[in-house]
Amino acid sequence: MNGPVLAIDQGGTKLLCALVEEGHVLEQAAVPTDRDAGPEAWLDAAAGLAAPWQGRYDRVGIAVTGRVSDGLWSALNPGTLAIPAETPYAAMAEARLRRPVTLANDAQAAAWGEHLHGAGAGQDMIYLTISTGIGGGIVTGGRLLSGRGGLAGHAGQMRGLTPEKGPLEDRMSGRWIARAAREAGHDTDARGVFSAARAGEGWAKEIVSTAAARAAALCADLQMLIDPPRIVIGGGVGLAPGFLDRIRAALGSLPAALRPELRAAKLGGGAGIIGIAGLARA
Ligand code: ADP
Ligand code: BMX
Repeated sequence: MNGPVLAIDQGGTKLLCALVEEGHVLEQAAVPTDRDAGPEAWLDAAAGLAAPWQGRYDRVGIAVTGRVSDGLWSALNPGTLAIPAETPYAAMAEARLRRPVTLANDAQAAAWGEHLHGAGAGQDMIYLTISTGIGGGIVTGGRLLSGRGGLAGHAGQMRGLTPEKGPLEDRMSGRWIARAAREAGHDTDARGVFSAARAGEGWAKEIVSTAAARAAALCADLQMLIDPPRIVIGGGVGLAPGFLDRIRAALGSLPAALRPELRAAKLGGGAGIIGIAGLARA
């Protein structure tokens, strides 16, 4: 059967559920992630959103923030979402939804979605989500990399030459932007910081510029690593108005041969659900 897949994208900020068929979203619904609730509650929330679609799908794809290996889900950065180590989420979801489940990391799934149906245009690529955290996925030789234990693409967990400062995502993600705003005396989220920056607030413009400069440095390093035809940028922050152009501007001084070709995720926030649906059908 090549009918619809129930596709679920569990991120650190939002849960998105959809019926996806052949790269098209037929139905979708989303709720904010209840960050302290835990895997059972997150699965209940997904089942609740999917309840109206009973009988319309024969398999399930679940894209999650965190490391996935052999059906087990763990947090790499509990600050992004606190998942208990080696949560048997694939088995839990199969028991709850009574369908075969494919479980994968959210950014790896989004990379596959953009490769198949988005800005990746069927070519090799790196996908970088700038969202609650910073995630990534790598398609090379036409295959999605997952690695020895599901770590492939986890750019936000790299530490560069300053490991004592923690993972890169703690210095440039949506959560970092909100923390920087609080430290500047403004209690708001990344969306609020971008809004303040558009309104000309200096403190906000500084935070956005710093995040863009750090994202550009990460993209330049990723280019050096595997020299992909393009780096596709997604995520709530990555797709925020003007942010991609800020990253491009920060890369402008690089020689053309070293400068990443950046594209916005054509599937937008739907890259993860479309990608996991493709993986569930693979
Ligand atoms: P998730 O991390 O759950 O996958 P998103 O990709 O939407 O969800 O990323 C959430 C992060 O993006 C949050 O920090 C949120 O404040 C930020 N964000 C979402 N939309 C915007 C926007 N339009 N402008 C700036 N930041 C945004
Ligand atoms: C973190 C890590 C990645 C994830 C990335 C983006 C956790 C819980 N998640 O680096 O697996 O892909 O965040 O996650 O360790 P998102 O919620 O921002 O999409």
